[in-house]
Amino acid sequence: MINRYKSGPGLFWQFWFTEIVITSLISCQPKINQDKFSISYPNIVLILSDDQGWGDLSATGNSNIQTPNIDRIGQEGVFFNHFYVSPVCSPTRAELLTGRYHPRCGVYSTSAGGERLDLDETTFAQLFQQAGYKTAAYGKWHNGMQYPYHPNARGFDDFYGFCSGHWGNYFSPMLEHNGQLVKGKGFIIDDLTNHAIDFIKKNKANPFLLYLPYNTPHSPMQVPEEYWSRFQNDSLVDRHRDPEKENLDFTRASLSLCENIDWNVGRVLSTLQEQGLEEKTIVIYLSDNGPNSWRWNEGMKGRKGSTDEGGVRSPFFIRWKGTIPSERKVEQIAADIDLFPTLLDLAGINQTSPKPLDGESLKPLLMAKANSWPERLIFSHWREHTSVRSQQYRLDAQNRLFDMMSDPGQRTDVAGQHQEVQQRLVRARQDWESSVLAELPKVDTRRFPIGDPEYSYTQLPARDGVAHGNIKRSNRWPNCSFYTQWTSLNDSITWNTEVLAEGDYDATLYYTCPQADVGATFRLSLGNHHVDGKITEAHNPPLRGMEHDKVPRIESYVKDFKPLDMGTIHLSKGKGLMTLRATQIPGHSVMDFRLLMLTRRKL
Ligand SMILES: [Ca+2]
Repeated sequence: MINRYKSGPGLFWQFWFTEIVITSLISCQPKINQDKFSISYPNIVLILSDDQGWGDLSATGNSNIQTPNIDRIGQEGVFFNHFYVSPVCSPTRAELLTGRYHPRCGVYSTSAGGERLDLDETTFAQLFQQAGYKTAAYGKWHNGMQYPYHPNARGFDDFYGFCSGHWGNYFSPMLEHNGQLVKGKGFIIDDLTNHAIDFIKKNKANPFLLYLPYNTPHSPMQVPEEYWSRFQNDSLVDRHRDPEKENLDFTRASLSLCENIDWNVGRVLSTLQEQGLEEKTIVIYLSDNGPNSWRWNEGMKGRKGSTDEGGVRSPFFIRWKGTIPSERKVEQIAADIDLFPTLLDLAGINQTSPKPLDGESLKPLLMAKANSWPERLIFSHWREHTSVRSQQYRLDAQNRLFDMMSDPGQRTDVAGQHQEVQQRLVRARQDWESSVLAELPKVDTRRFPIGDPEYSYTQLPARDGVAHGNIKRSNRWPNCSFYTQWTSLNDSITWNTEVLAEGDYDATLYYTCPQADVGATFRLSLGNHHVDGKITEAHNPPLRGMEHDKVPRIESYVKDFKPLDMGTIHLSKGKGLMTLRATQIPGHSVMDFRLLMLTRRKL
């Protein structure tokens, strides 16, 4: 029994589509070592890039770029030619971690809490952890920040990176290590990879799971000069299908960042080789959505944010030397929801989520053990749009039907010639939406948790706050923003919180303030408790980021914010509104505010 849509009322299409014979879709014969499965407990290295489209690799045909290391994963393993992810970041992460479509998991946005993965969901990392694996995630988490939404609570022993949806600075930025704020070292992708290499070396004698969600080529387009210099004057041979739409410098920056990723992937692969782990380690490479600009993407329609083919098709390469056949291309459609069951199946971990999975183990396709592979449908959803992909067709969000075999660019609507197909796919989508979307509450009642007894740190950034009065967010995109123009005693910043355990918490606030405004006093309160603070030192660094941007950014610039220790606040268990409000403003404004860190005092 293969699932496409387990909990919905309509499974009619499972019986309508004919099964397709697997061997007709596989380009060469596998070389299988069946005995390897009895050994079990392979290491996992799962590399996810951010906003890298299908077309941003030499392996997929882009002659502008050279990505030999990423390509090698596919060449030495299996290359899935029709692999689908969500149109944007958080949904894809939720789907690959849980094996379930993202609306089922509480994910409906990419910021301000809507990116959070519901606490009753199970990640594959939790199951690997329970099976005895050492686990780590280094990079952009983007499925919730405050514990127990934090990666340390979702199956990862070690986390280094940031939990937000994008970051405003890629050069030695503020990051976190297991909840504690730290300063990164050098270019962020190089830094994350250094942590990955250390983790591999440290755990070479035991099974490990390494999740490496790199945050490039997502904007801002900050590129190390070495890589920018390769593309800065490149005329670019391969262009977007509508070349007038393309911002060439954005393309150059994207390709530069992808070559940097490739160099870092090469370092990971070399480490596995040096440590003698190649045959003990499954390596996977994919991206989280389509390209973040109009650039070459094999003529596909749509980009990041779109449910069309170009918005959701990702490269997917998987290598397990000596066990999975090499130089093999799979044409069957597959998706991010398949990662959960596939990884558990390959590792021989006989556990699963208590909730029904939407994904399916790809092991039969990887090993070519199946004589047939039933037809399936994959649903791509974002906001009010849902499209449906079958092996042959795509029904788009406007009910147009495209034959993806003869028209991969979705240029000709064939609904008129194939009305039965169109109607069946429309009904399948209705069933999917009535089931899956119904699991997402109309109103998000989840509060930001504070003080989980299992964890020391709770960060409340500007991103998750609500500003009242004159206070403005530094940018319309909350992820890496701060609050500014705080000028009145009537202004406030609030967070909708729930304290999970009563206790004393050290409150540290990150601010900037010019000399003329020094002296403002303010109060942090929740329920009957409060702590007061005062700005006693000016700290007025300039906005940063533009010095590294190769194209103008749409996100907020950043500043080097300074920590201010407010003292200790006692918090009682329960729900409430954490409020920050000024009590005296001797100058023009109180401060620019970036984040509040609450640290549980040890008993
Ligand atoms: Ca992304």
